[in-house]
Amino acid sequence: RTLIAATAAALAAPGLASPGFAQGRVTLRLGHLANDQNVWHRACLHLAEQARALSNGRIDVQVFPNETLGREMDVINGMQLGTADMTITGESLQNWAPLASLLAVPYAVTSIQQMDVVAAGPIGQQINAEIVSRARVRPLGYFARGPRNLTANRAIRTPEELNGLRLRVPNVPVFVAVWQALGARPTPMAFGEVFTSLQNGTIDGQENPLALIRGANFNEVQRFVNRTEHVWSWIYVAISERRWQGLSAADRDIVAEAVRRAQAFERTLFVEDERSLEADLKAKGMTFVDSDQAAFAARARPAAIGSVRAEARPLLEQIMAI
Ligand code: 2Q2
Repeated sequence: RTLIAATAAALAAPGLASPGFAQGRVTLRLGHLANDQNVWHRACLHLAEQARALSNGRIDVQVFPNETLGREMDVINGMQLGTADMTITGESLQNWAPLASLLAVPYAVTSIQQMDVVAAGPIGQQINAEIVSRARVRPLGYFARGPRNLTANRAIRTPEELNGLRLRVPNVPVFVAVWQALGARPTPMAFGEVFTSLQNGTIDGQENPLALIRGANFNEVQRFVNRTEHVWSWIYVAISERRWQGLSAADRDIVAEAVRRAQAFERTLFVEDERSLEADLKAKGMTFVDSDQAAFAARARPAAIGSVRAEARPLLEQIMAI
């Protein structure tokens, strides 16, 4: 390392070739699934601005919305292999790190205050540590998410009314287990394929926070928002662990600080956005249904607890006690 550092310093002498390396330019490609109006995207642009300012233009975070850098699972794989650098991700990480399943447990967290207690406190630290060691992805901060709601072309008030609904879920094993137990037919699928699949009738419904429902125009192919509010969770802003380890200590500090600022920025936008989402979706023709959340919780919780790996249960109990 010392030798490499010495070589880099020599190359940095003015007049030498290879300016990209010599000036220590860092390009970080950040891909995510939300559209360019989404508050996560706007917060990522803020992150890029902050990183640029703090590094005098040396650190260039390039943000790719709408899965243009790849689907969520592909970007995570890319980060492990070194072909992508950053993303916004959460419970999908349970495919590598079992503790990430704790972001997907229905009716465990039920408010943004509880979300912060879990995500920013000792429980969150344990989840983060496992994500770093097993998924080789490093959470640097997190954004808020609204509760997940079930959309369909019919009102669904109780689990009985699911009645075999063909439901798209993300690639999250807990979601598959829970919706099966509730009486739906869940199919894992990437976010970017959902609109077309709803349109051509391959699936009947999907579940997501209102911001993603609006951003992906699901109102054009779904008439009802069934207010199940089944999962309240945060979502990580994460960097490839191998990329992180390759950054200088000074650059790590800059990137970490830019993420901290983006996290605060996102919270302000998120709170504002949440106020208008329901009215926006109603204006676009969606009908909101007050689903029986107690009935959903009664069936969903035991299924989720059953599907969470044994090693994650002690933390799950702590979350449920908050
Ligand atoms: O429906 C989606 O694809 C998103 O809301 C996902 O739930 C979310 O991206 C998780 O997969 C996070 O890992």
